[in-house]
Amino acid sequence: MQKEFHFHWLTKFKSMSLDQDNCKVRGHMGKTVSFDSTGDRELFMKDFLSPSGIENSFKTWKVSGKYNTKDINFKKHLINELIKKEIVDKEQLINYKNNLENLHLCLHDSKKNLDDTEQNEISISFYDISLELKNEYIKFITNIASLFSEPIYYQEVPTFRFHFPNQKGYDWEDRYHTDVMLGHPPYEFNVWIPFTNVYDSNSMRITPLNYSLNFIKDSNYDFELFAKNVQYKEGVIKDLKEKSDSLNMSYGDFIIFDPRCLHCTQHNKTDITRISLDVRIITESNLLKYSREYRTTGRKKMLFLPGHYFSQEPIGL
Ligand SMILES: O=C(O)CCC(=O)C(=O)O
Ligand SMILES: [Fe+2]
Repeated sequence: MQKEFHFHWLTKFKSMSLDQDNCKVRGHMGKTVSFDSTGDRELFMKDFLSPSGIENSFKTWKVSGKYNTKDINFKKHLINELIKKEIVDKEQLINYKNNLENLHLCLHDSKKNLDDTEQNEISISFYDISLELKNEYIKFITNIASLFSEPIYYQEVPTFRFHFPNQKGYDWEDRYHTDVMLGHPPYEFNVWIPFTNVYDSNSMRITPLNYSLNFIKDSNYDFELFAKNVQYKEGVIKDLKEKSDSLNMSYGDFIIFDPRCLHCTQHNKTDITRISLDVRIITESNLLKYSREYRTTGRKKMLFLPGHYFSQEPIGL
């Protein structure tokens, strides 16, 4: 009896940490979208290969824009939020001229460690934000909505990311991914907004849509295989780096990009903190295009619908 128990425990432990080729499970391996049936996979592929909504509306896979930082003062509200959450104190930040690029100098190293979702405890604490910061976010989304000719729904809980110089825990190859391989609908749009100057390794890398689609095709549209190649296949890793670029942007800039574009966080080897926000939006008409049900692949299995992952109410027009 006891022997059997040991055996099960060992196989479970092994399968959690190594794949069938004895490779350590890293990056997005083991976390990609799965399908209920071959029919479900076919419906997914129909959506995945449908024409790009962003290219249809804007004639490009990546739209760059600016917003007025006096009207939408993310910086002020981020500082207030950091103080309110007792992550830093007011005087500490004043000593560093309230420059968020120096935030790492105000924090104990333990707060900067990454977990295996590539987040640290500060990013996680920002899943819960004050009404004041949420208001700035809604003002920003209202601005974005004005670019579309129909109402949009937005990610209800936005993702704020804090990436500090040389933070511990980054023990994987750059995790190139499209959010679609993590369960997101191919009909949403990604919006990315930096609050510090971003360049080189403190920024996100992004791959143009045509190259991204080719990389995914080369993995036979098998996202588990793609996630593994990204971690273990040197040729793929090198090619991805060559075909992608680090975003070079400043506070007040934003981009909107096709959700199938491959992108990744990098190990921040610069000497400044990066803070950014990434959110997903979806137009009213794109919500009606789903051929299947889309859910987050994590524990919550949240539906990509209004009142679930997206806002209950639309914004715009
Ligand atoms: O900001 C990053 O480093 C990654 C963001 C991301 O994965 C996304 O916007 O989907
Ligand atoms: Fe992403």
